[in-house]
Amino acid sequence: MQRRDTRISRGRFLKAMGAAGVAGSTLSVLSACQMNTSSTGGGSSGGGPEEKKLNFYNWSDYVAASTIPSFTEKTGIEVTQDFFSSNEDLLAKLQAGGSGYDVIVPSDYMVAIMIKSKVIQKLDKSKIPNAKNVSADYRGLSFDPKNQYSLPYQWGTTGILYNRKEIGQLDATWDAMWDPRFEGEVSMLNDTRETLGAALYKLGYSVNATDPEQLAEANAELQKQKPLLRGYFDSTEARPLVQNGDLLLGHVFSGDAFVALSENEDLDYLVPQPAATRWTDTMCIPATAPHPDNAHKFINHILDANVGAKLSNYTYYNSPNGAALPMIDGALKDLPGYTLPREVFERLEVIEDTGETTREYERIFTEVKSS
Ligand code: SPD
Repeated sequence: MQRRDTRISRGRFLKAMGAAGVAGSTLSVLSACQMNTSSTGGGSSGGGPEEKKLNFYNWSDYVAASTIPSFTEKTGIEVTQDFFSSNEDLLAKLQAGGSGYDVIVPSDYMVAIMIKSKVIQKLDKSKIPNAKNVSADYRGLSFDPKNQYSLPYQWGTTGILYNRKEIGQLDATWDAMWDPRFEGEVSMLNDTRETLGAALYKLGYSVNATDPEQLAEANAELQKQKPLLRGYFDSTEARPLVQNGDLLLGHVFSGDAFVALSENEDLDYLVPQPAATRWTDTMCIPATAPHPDNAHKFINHILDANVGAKLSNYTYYNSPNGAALPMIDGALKDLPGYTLPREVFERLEVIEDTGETTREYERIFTEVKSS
């Protein structure tokens, strides 16, 4: 598949920026084949220099066309990329042992769980000089206060992508996802913490609730909502359905929303009140990684300023790389909801490890999906 590193169409770009903005833009048009494959290679280094291979386990549609080819060009290391669709699936893969992956991309709360479960290894920061590029807001986060195990990849929000032309401008709440007028035209994320989180937010509770009564209420909200849903979809599945008018509303991650918005001006993206999720995806090295040295080189590559800018200019997620920020396309920064005012940033919640209660979250989501 041939894709450009930057996806904002010229027409949309002009609209978002105005003529003066375009003149000063950093819009880049690079072509490269996306080197995604679906097979996992193993290959231990056997004590000597590592073989020139790296196995990358990532969310889908989450590298720019140039990200992997430029790494291979720089280092001679060939990358195999596989995909997962939730943090829980990623954990299960690692816990099954011997995954063969060298770099993985868990989100915030899952890093804490993986540290506890000893499935990831400490990073050798002397091998990652570009770690200096990470913005202050993305260093030392609560799930890994000294960044001993993780460095940030991308960050974003979770909200509602909807067809404003069809249903009008929505209030900034979660209510539309429970509105019987939209029966059969709505999807929620196939994601335990995010979807229970939406129910908890709607009830005015925290996404990290551990009170059994609050979780029971969230369960009831999801049971009430289920008959209205087309299904529980991954964000990358929901995006084209909302984009082409097949769904009216989708619970999605922000990058998918911004891709859809840049293609269809009838759509809008809402980060509801009283709260919604702000998340950080990170790069970690599994304890059993066959190529840890190559993994450090890859993490260092992602944190390069130019590589980081091209990554976000493709994924439409936000960059935790301070050195990359001046190279983020102006049109992207201007899309509604991309650049968060400080008070919105502070109001959003971050999903945390809820310890023993994690099982209850999983039990409820399984029960809702199978009811
Ligand atoms: N297509 C890439 C999506 C990455 C989303 N990760 C977000 C996890 C939030 N809990």
